[in-house]
Amino acid sequence: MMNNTTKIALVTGATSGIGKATAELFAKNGIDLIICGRREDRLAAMKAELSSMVKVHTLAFDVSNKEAVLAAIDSIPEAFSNIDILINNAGNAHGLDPIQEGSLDDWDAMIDINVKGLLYVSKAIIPGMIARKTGHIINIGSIAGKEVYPNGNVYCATKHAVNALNKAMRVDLYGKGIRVGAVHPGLVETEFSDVRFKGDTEKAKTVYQGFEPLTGHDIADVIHFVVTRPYHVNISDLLILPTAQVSATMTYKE
Ligand code: NDP
Ligand code: 8X3
Repeated sequence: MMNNTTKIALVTGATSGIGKATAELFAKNGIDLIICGRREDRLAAMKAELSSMVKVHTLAFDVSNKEAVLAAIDSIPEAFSNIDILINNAGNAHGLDPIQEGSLDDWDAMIDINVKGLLYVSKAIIPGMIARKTGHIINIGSIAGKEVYPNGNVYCATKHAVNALNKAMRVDLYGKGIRVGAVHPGLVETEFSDVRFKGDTEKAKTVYQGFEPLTGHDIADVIHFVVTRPYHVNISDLLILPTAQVSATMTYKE
């Protein structure tokens, strides 16, 4: 779909889970894409698949590397440079330990990726949105940004920071034509727990046993709904839970 109203979305963390499902749904609905992640093979495979539907540009970089983020955004070709939609999705959890036993490296990784990475990408893209007086930023938070759960400590803190930054961006960008909103999922079965448990896939699976978790597609549907509302509608904050999850710590067997 190539016309004057075609939108361009940059999706971080597009190689897996929620970001991948969002990129695929955007492509099906004619939204051109800049897909980001560190795994270049996955980005290339997605480009090959989605290019029959929309224009796709790939950007491989680590969101926690300030110089890499700025260089990557700076390298975006002219045809993709007017970014309408930013999905700040890249993120993960490292470890699930009581605070007195947590690994400093895990803490650094979560703070660097989930908080500083989101800030670096936003800082690189917001000026263009301000200049064009239009844009839509969706920050992917979590129920972990609304509540805390045992051993979630630093991951929960990073998502509380995303929740705060979502509100701060909306306030600071007041009157500049830019909509800002957050989507906060509950338990979604993706690679999230594989990463949290450092490749222990059996342990990761147990997180989603005994109830029906959300899928990346469930969250992608919501994100697509949010970005397709008319301009006067800003969905500023949404919490999406599996029916079987009622709080950060309570799921029930169906
Ligand atoms: P996945 O692990 O499936 O996807 C994470 C994505 O983030 C991947 O595409 C990964 O790409 C990217 N990413 C991770 N680290 C970096 C980095 N340093 N630089 C660039 N990209 C990176 O998890 P989800 O899809 O579940 O997670 C997406 C978001 O949703 C995260 O912010 C997460 O906190 C949030 N969330 C997840 C929930 C869940 O239950 N799954 C619930 C609530 C929120 P690559 O490895 O190629 O770099
Ligand atoms: C991911 C959901 O509950 O595992 O943000 O923290 S949870």
